[in-house]
Amino acid sequence: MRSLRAAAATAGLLLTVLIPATAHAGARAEANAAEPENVALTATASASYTPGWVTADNINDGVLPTGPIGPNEDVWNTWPQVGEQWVQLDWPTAVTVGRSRVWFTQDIDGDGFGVAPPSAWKLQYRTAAGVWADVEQPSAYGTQATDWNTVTFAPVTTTSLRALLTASGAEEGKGAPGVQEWEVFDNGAAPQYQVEVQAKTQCFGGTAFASVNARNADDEPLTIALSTPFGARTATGVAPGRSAYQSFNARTATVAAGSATVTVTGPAGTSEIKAPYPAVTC
Ligand SMILES: [Ca+2]
Ligand SMILES: [Ca+2]
Repeated sequence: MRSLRAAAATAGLLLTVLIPATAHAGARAEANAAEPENVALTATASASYTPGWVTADNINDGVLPTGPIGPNEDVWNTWPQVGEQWVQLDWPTAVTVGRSRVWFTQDIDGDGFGVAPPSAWKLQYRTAAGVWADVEQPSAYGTQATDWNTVTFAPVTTTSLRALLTASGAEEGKGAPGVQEWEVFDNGAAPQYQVEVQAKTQCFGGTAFASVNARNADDEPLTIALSTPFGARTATGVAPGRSAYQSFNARTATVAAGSATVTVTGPAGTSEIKAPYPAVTC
């Protein structure tokens, strides 16, 4: 067994994360800048099928739907085609997104002819390997034509998203799917704080500890939460120049390399920093 001093010396790691300071007067502007954006507006839309009187780019033209039927200049559908259909958004550079919403169309006549919300649908993203994969942990896929159907999912970084739509009708001309507008949101820019983070592993009497120190180098009080697989601690109102510190007992002699998560909350919102620590065997 190595001595405490030797183990601490070899296992210690200093990681300093300096994030550009947020100006005091700019806090409100920073909070606004962090609002999620509808990145669908910067994408190119395409679709499995588009009849001549509407266009695929009406899917993301930014026109806010107001009811179950929109003008042809603002909507898209596959009439008279039914079956499996899709709409797709492609970005020139990757986006990171975790929330989307779609407003469908309901325009069926007395004989059942027309456009209707799909009976089912789901979101897929193009992976780094270039294949389509379902988004993970999706919330419910609603099918309203009188309001937004919002879906949240585990964030993905991708250049393409598509919505697979299953037509509600089985007969040509009856129940083709239609979309009035499709919005896709990024997570907003993270607010910026100046915080110095240090994570390390140490041995005390044959037991491993992971310790995390986060110093507030900003000019206003911050709430700093320290989290590791061995425990978590939140310090509120950490004054400028002061630190949040905790040594977490791993209750075992060996700890694998990992990372602590430091979550910083201030006037501009919440930001997260990962601080890696090395493996240690006591
Ligand atoms: Ca349009
Ligand atoms: Ca539209």
